[in-house]
Amino acid sequence: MSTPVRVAVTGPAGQIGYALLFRIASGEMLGPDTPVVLQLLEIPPAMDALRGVAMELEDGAFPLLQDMVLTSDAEEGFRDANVVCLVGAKPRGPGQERADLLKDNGRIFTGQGEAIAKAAADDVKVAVVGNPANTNALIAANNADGVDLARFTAMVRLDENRAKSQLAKKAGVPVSEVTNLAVWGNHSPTMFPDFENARIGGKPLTEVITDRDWLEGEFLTTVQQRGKAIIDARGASSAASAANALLDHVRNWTGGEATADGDWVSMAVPSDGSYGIPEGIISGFPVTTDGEGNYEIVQGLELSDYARGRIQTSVDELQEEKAAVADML
Ligand code: NAX
Repeated sequence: MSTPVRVAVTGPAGQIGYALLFRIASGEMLGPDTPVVLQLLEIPPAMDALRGVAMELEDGAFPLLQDMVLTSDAEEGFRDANVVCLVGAKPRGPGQERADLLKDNGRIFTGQGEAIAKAAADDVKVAVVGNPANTNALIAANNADGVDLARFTAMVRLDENRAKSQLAKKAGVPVSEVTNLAVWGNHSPTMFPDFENARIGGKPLTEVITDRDWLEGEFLTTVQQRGKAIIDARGASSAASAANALLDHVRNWTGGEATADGDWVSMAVPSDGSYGIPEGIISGFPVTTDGEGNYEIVQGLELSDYARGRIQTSVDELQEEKAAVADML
């Protein structure tokens, strides 16, 4: 067996943590031949709950799970970590303004960015799930002196997966037939799942689903409002599907599963100015990955005026979020 990969997870005693850790331990993130050490960082009041989760992980007798670290100290949690999943965040309180939520979470991600810079492995790769995910990733990146900005990403894969399922249902095909579906912009209701460049069974999606009103109307609304619909139905926010999307995100990036030839996936990554999206924000883009720690933004896609307008709205929102946390960058 190879050397274990150290995976740090924040918020491991939360809902997503509970749906995520067992699947990492079973090899679904980094492959069936890669042993893992789980480094679990919680806040002190949640340490008892975390100990319970750790007991259950032991009781899973996972052959790949070599060790666990349970801590509320960020540097200990990130020590030598190769993969860092920043899931833990403060939920929006009743009546709390979005700007205050940005600030409260910003403080968490400032400290965690610093601790990653101090303690994590040289090859560290960071995936942020805790909301507002793109801006939290930006804050962590800006406070991690000496760590390449490109190592900080945020998750928009759940939006991609949600979009693919809706499109597959509409076309009456298995979800695996829907490819090349990129989510642009912010992980928020402004994000844009680009159905114009997507494909179904290898054909342009818009030749298979010709109902443009549905694409621009019900489809977009369903994907953009899916998080809320799940809260309304379940009484709790998406957890297992979010964990599943995070496994997809990391597996494609560094878990050995490159994107298929001609296909791409969605990751929120620091913009390099591609498609006119300004540098200095972390935005959803179509990317190809090699499964070994590298990704590239797909170049040369045509974006219609409609798509550009949608993407701009989301980029404007990212710029506003950035302005609200300017003192933390
Ligand atoms: P929970 O409230 O169930 O769990 C959060 C956990 O994080 C708690 O155990 C809490 O103690 C811990 N925590 C809080 N501050 C921490 C800190 N400073 N260090 C370490 N741990 C800390 O939330 P859950 O449902 O698991 O969701 C976690 C985050 O994911 C939320 O911010 C949520 O909004 C976000 N989501 C992001 C999604 C995405 O696609 N990017 C989708 C799902 C989810 O809504």
